[in-house]
Amino acid sequence: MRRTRAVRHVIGLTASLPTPVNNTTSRAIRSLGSLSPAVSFTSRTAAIANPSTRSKTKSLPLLQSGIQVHQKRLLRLDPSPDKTVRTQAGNMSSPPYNALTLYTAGTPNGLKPTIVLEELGLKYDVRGINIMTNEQKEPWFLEINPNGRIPALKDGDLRVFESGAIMLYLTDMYDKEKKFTYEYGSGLYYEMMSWLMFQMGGIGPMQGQANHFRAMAPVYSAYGIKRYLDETKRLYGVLEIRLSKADWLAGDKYTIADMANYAWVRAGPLFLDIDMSEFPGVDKWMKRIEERPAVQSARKIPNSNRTDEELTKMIEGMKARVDALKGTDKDEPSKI
Ligand SMILES: N[C@@H](CCC(=O)N[C@@H](CS)C(=O)NCC(=O)O)C(=O)O
Repeated sequence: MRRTRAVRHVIGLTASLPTPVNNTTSRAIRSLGSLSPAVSFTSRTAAIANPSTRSKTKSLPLLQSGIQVHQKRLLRLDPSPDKTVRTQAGNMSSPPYNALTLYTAGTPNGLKPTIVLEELGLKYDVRGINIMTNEQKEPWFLEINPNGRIPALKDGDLRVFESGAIMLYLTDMYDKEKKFTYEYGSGLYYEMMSWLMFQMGGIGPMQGQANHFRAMAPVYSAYGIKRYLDETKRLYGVLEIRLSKADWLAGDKYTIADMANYAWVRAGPLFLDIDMSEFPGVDKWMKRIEERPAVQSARKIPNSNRTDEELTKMIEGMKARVDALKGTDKDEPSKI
């Protein structure tokens, strides 16, 4: 059985333990173990949104960073990733290309586009990225995301980076029925966009820093912990104002704005010991999202067999390590 370093979505900046790969969902994909034990590809077999364009794609082997995979490819007309491409049938075409590969890891930002893909029932390949070994900084990955962070998406030769942009791309291109978004240009579209950007510019960066100081820092910084925990809780309070009187963030529908915020909020109690009874509306909303089968599937991607109990234990261990720095020469406030 292959082994991998498992990363889970709630970790924020991730941690790893050797975990057996769940082979049942893998297809035609092999990592060359010596390069990265965390690499895994998963092919999702749900229906494609637009089967009519699918016949224009063709499976070809792709050698990428030492990993040979079978992936749908389109003949490129121009090396620039944002240009229209010529399909194998010879027609000019614009996205979507129905040839999706998600590059991700088990972190809150990694979970966000995975939920959209699962909710839409799209067919896509998953390339697990081992952020513990800085695979996201390798030149081949920087071609896809110059920022060197997960997640990133390719659709044929088109690349999209930044989790919010990926969520918008997926709904713009593949959610024709507007199940998880609103009509472009409508008032509700911008309401949804506002809550999405609230997550991208607020909860994500602030809670990410709180996680860092609380569980990953090489020093104990009471100031850093308090500053970012207070700000995270303030932002949860903003969510609470809305969710104490509405089921969803934008309008009366579950949208990508809910998915994005959920991916971070679910990590709050575990990493930061946030007591969700202080935010009852947010808590109910979180549980409502948690029950969705697509969300449960998304949480298992990329593959990890670690139980929730094991995960909790691991994070408690990380926090205990930081706590143990209190009163030592790594206790930052004592030096201020
Ligand atoms: N604003 C970016 C943030 C991406 C991000 O910070 N990803 C983290 C994992 S949650 C990462 O790749 N960390 C590894 C690193 O910083 O090199 C997005 O939303 O996509």
